[in-house]
Amino acid sequence: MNNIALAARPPSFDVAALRRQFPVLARLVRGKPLAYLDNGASAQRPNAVISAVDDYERHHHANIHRGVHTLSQEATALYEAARDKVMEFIHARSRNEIIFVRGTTEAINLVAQSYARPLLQPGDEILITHLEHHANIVPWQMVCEQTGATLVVAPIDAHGEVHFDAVAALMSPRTRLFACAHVSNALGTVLPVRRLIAAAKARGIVTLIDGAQAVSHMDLDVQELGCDFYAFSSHKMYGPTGVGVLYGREQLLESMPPWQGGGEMILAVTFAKTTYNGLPNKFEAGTPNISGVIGLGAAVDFLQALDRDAARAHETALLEHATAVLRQIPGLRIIGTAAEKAGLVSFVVGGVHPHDLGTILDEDGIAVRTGHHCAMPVMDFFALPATARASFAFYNTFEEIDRLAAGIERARKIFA
Ligand code: 7TS
Repeated sequence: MNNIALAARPPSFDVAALRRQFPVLARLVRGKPLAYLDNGASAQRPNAVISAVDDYERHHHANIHRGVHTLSQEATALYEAARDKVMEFIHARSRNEIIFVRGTTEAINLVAQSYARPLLQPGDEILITHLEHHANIVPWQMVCEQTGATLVVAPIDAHGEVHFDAVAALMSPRTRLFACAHVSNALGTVLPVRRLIAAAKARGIVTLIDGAQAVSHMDLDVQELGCDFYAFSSHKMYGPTGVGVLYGREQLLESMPPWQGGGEMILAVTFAKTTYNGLPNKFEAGTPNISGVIGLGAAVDFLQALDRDAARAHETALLEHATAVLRQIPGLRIIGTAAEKAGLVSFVVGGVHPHDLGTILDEDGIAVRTGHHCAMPVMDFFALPATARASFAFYNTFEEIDRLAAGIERARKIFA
């Protein structure tokens, strides 16, 4: 560890103790200790989450909201308790504002189809930015195709930064919705969402924030942010896969038609007419991912019990250390050099294809993601086919980053 890391390291944060709560971090990969630096794709689960899911599966499983029997009532109570936990976690006003979905992707599709589609007229505009994940591009393209609306894309600069003025200049009288990432998954850029939301609000534009890469790194207060919708995935915040959250302002959710029809979301059905259930059930058709939601509730408890300021300081120190160490590697170029970044560093190494780099790092037990990161327009902007990306969690160590740097050096020598 070098002096940069020593200076920045918060003394109170016991990474070793924390790591012991994540069983997978103890395993070997190809005979080497796992260095898991792919948290942006999916974070690992602590014992608390694994146990909550296990306990549910062993003792409480039944379908929810439909049984008078004990197991169904227990399962319902656990599922609905998770909704309350999420509500508190993101500081929503009401539990009716928490819709459980499959993940960020489904949350955005829900808003595109249930909020935007009935509203959009030919010539209306949806505004996004150039650094979005495909999940925050394609659903809007689809709804534009369905309605004749136009997708408008705000630019990024050579640092991968989104400038407030450039986005605000594109907010027009025809803009019906503005959607952007809170944190870019390809570049790590933190977007000026608070100001952007305020600007949109002042113009009567509805806002959706894709928080997939933000929830694990920052405290979230949706009321303070002032956004209309906020989407995130459980598996990127130490919970199970296959579940996520759409937060929506209650008044807006109330005004929206259901997205999918089926069980759970109805009050009464006849062949002549169906009346819909109230929030939040209106948007949760069918049997949901019950164990996943309960696991997400446990992940929220886990995060709430953590010293999150210390965790954040540690993550910031990891990012600074990684940036400093990687910069010293000849031929390595960091992609995404915004002034404010969170959680990850994307890079390319001259003479080594990112895919080969990822394969060589895997031989050292180091997991990074390589590819276009489901953000092909970002790759096009930088005229790259792919990058390698190391993304951090509070359980990562400075030593793991030093191993990453050594692995990259090894790859350079192999391909020299
Ligand atoms: N938005 C952002 C900013 C993301 O990073 C991701 C997933 C999604 C949306 C979609 O989330 P999902 O849970 O519905 O799949 N990002 C990544 C990634 O960076 N590597 O793998 C998945």
